[in-house]
Formats: sequence, C-alpha cells, structure tokens
Amino acid sequence: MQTVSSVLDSISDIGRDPSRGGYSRGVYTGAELSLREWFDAEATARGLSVETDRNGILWAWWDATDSRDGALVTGSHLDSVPGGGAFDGPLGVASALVAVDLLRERGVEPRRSLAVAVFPEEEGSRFGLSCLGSRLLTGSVDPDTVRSLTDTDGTTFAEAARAAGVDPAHLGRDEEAIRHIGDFVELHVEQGRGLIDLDSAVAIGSTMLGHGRWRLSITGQGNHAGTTLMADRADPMIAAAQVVLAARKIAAEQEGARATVGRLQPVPGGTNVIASRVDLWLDVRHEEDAVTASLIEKIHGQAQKICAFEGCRATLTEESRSGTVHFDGALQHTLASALGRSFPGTPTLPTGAGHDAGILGAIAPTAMLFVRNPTGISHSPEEFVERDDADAGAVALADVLEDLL
Ligand code: HGY
Ligand code: MN
Ligand code: MN
Repeated sequence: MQTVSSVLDSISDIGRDPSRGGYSRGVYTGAELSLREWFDAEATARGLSVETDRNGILWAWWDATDSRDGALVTGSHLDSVPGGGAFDGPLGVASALVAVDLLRERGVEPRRSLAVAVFPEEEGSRFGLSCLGSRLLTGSVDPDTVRSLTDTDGTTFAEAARAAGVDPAHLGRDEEAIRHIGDFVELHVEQGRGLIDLDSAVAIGSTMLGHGRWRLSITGQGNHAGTTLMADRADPMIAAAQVVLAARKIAAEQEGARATVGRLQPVPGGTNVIASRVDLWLDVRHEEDAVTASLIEKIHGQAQKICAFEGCRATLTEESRSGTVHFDGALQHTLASALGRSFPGTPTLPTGAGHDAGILGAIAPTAMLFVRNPTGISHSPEEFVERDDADAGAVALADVLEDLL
C-alpha cells in the first residue's frame, strides 16, 4: 500500500516555480490541470468514480449505498500560493486517498457513501478570492462577481473555467452537492508552531481565525525619475510604503491581530518611472470580527492621512471577508473519541489559516485534523511534514472516517 509521502512524491515535479522556489499551482493553470488529471487517475485506481461538478469541484465517490445524500466527505485543495510549499492542500488530498486504502484494508463496509473532494482556488492566488470553490457551492458569493474576476494577465475566471471544461454559466449554489455533504472532515498541514510546541503528530481543529482581504489603490502623479525634483512629486510608492508600516503598527498594538501586505503592484512599474498608481492588498485577521473591522478602519483612516500629506488619493475595496469559525462541537467529540484508540490525548488547536472546511461549515458539520509541520513555516518552500507524521495523519484520518462511516 502507498504511503502518503509516495503519493505526494508522484506530484513533486508538477508546478515547481524556478524563480520563487516552491510551487505555483494557480487554479486552471497547466500545473493545476495536471494535478486534476493526477487526482482522477489516483482515485480511479482506487475504484472511486470521479466527477467534476458545476463549480469545478472534483468528487471521487465510494458509492457504498444507493444514495449520496448525507455522505461523509473529506479532502482539501491542490492549488497553491505563489512559491508555496508541497503540503498546503495536497497533504489533505493525498492523506484522504491513503485513508481510503486503509479503510479497504480494514474491510470497512461503510453505511453511507464517502467522497474525496478537491476544492478549486482555495488560496485565491489567481483570482483574488479565497475558498472560491466552496463559496460558490454554498452560494456565499455572487456567480456574476466570480465570472468577472480577472487574473494579473486580464483573463477572467469565466474564460479560465471554460478553457478547463467548466461551464461558467452554471456556477453557483449547488443544492445537490449540499445535500450530499453530511459531514466534512479536512486534514491539513499545520501552518504554525502549534504541534511542535504540543509535541503531537496530529491535532483536532477547534476554531479558524476570521480574516479578510482589502485592495488599497493609491493614485499620485506618474512622472520621470530624473526630471522631477523631490519637492515636486506626488509619489504613490512613498504613500504605500508608509501604509505598509502603519498596518504593521496598528496590528502590533492589537492583541492577537495580524495585518499583512504581501502583494504590492506599482503601475506602470518602471525603474526610471515615478509610479502613477500603486495597488496593495491587506490581509487582516483577528478572532473577533468586530476587531478585524476596526483594524481595517484604522488602517484606512491612516492611509487617507498619509495620502493627503503626499498629494495622493486612496480607494479601499473589500475583496473578501469571513468570520471566525468554531468547528462543529459534536464532530470534534467524535474525532477525539475515534483518535483515542491510536492517538490518545490528541490536542485541539486553533488555526490562523483559512480553509474550505470553514466555508462549508455554513451548510454541514465540519471538522479539521492538523498534521505536525516541524518548521512551523507555511506559504513558503520551507513548509514540511516528516514521512512518519504524514502516515500518522492518514491513519488518524482513517480512524475518524471509519467511526463516521
Ligand atoms: O490564506 C489562508 O489562510 C489560506 O491558506 N488560504
Ligand atoms: Mn494556504
Ligand atoms: Mn490550505
């Protein structure tokens, strides 16, 4: 039987990013389409029947009964952030495939159907909206808005989906898929130091931090870098630099808050050109949704002051926002008792990262399992999971699925 590492090894060359390091696997790009084919082959080889739904979500079905309603669903995502690690997403998918092997080996005869699902654009790296597939499924995003989202090349989501064989006209809330999801359990690499400090290979998720994304567009006066005196400038890059520092200061003053600017785009972006505009994206997170709102308000207020002083103008646009999620208590309890046999004393752990399990919690009980990452680093090539911990995660997932099937 395959190990989780050997399953992951089979995709280790797909989507490598030679300039950033790590992997860049944007939704519906060549790399992600190859991963979709890989998943289809791996699932089919396990006797699962693979389908793509109206929102581009992949479903690999173990049709154990004559109905899929109220099925047990597990899985994660295959897309990555730019220059991401090998485990964020794929670990959950590979572990689910190995868990199916384990259930078969144990002779488990499910009382309900089981599906391994792969959700597209979880990272929102290509089109800017995270957990896009699960948001479409649950109807928590407007399909028209999604269809017109564009990537940095100007390709719309509709064009990219159509090219991948997903008809954009059918995007939207999927009552049939919602009926199918009885419970959802997602295994995911731990993206912080939680499990290192707890010295445990696995943990049960307790909460998922609320977070949002905002785009700040700062306009000034584009001009020549050589002929424009310093006193004559309205340089949006100077304003943007101060906003980045202000965001850090405001978040640092708020217990438990995170504010990040990881993406900043000057227009036109010439070495000898004073930018006419700078777009930057704020990722702001806090356990209390009202605090997240007040943080973004403070940052926006500071940005307006900075821009007034620099002779620039700023426009803030909210791109996404999700409240803090508390995973289903009864399901957490089932996970804890299922793990009691092979993983006594499994801890529970909050996550500062967003996941499809958080979005799907609106339509079904959801839970998460985390697997130790000895680097405590994620969204970076250094993200890592030891082979033994990866296999322990698949055993833990199989134990949980067996109890729930
Ligand atoms: O951004 C997040 O927290 C997740 O990795 N998409
Ligand atoms: Mn991620
Ligand atoms: Mn992820």
